[in-house]
Amino acid sequence: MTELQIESDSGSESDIDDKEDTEIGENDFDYVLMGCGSFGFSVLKELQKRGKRVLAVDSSKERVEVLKDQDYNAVIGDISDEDFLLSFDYNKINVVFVLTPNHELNKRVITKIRSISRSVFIIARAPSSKEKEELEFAGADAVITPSIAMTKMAVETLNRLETLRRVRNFKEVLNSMKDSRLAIFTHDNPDPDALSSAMALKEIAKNMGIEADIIYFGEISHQENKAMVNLLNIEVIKGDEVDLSKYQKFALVDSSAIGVNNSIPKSITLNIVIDHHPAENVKAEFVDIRENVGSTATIMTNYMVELNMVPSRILATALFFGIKSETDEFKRNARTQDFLASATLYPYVDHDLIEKMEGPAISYETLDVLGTAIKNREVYPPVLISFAGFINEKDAITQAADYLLKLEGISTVLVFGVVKDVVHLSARNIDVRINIGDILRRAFGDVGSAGGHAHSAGGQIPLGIFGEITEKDVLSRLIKEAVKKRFLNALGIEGSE
Ligand SMILES: [Mn+2]
Repeated sequence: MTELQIESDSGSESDIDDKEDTEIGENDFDYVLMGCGSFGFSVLKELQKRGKRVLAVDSSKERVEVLKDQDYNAVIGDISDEDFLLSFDYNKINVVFVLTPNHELNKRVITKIRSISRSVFIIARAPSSKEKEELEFAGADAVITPSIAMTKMAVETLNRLETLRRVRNFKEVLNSMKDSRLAIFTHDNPDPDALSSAMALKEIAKNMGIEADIIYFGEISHQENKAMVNLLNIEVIKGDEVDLSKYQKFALVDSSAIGVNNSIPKSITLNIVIDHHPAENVKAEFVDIRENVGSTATIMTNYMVELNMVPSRILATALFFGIKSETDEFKRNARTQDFLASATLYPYVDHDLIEKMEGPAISYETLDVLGTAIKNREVYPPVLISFAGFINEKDAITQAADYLLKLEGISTVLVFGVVKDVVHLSARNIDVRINIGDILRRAFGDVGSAGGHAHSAGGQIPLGIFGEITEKDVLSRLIKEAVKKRFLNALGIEGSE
């Protein structure tokens, strides 16, 4: 065994004799696989398929011949013979697989190889987890138990079957809708998860020849949701403006039942319900509620995959945005399935659109409020206070507060403005010594409602407490002085007049 000759080409049948069959190539193999029975062979096959350079060792002459016939590198060898084990140069081998079904033999082989080389990586086979430790003790770096692997595979197959059954049911229910018009409801004030899920269901239905519309109650008012509908050109119908008797079938996404965060009429009977919020006793022909995913868009992406549907750029962008926003950039309740679905969608996503939806254009009103807040600022370093006046969008106050916090030397900001007959307050803080939520509560808790967290807080004061004044200038001055005084007092700062 000292004569080491590279044996990579099995040559023709007649070339093979016992001597050649027992020669071990030098420098030539990254992996040596000892014990090439049915288990060892499946590992060998997999490694070869992945382009690994593997040498198979087996004591059976017939088996080695069969392997060589199939273009595998194989030698006959008795691994119970210490001299044979010594004939390898373990410095040049990455991994030795010890995979015979004989546990005692595997243990002896591992012990011997480990005594020759401390560094070579050894992967061994154990009949069950009981023997695993023994092999690790003998020096194996990793131990595989085929029975456990089989169990895992069986469970995976079962999961796979469940998915297949679910998809089949889904298709059956959709097929039964062929001559109907389908209404796809979302919850009220639909968010990106609800909207994108409805879009996906509409697309799947369309693919099966079913006409469908997306219907919602409430408002799409948040600028991010509004931007999504506009930028992706999503066709959505307001529930109050449609004759529901036009529809024969009804689906609900991102909510599980009528009345749960939605204003769908009680008279409707749902045919399809797909959601990720925990729910019990959900009734419909087809129900898919998965609590182990972070978004309904993830479930819908899975259906697209199972149905071999490639999402359009717009749909992929919507679903990706749905998952991303529902999981708050994968920070909130994001699960493996959500990452996998996102990865599936990623190549089709229009990232420019995502960016636009995340940072939608500022409305003129917001810009005006921002302008007023900048102009009216009063600075008591490091505190900034600003009255934004009488405005329509209370969201603009929050945005002004966020913006003013960027000012050099400023760590605490309060912006307030009057919307209808309420003074809205929005505060931001990056000073670690201050809990702005507590400050607002202390300053305004007795005249209105206020509170929040250490970094951001808000509050509302009804205008009524300022009496019957209708003159805007006078009212403005009153509000400004009162709010400023209370806020600075709570902060322990002397306000200058
Ligand atoms: Mn959702």
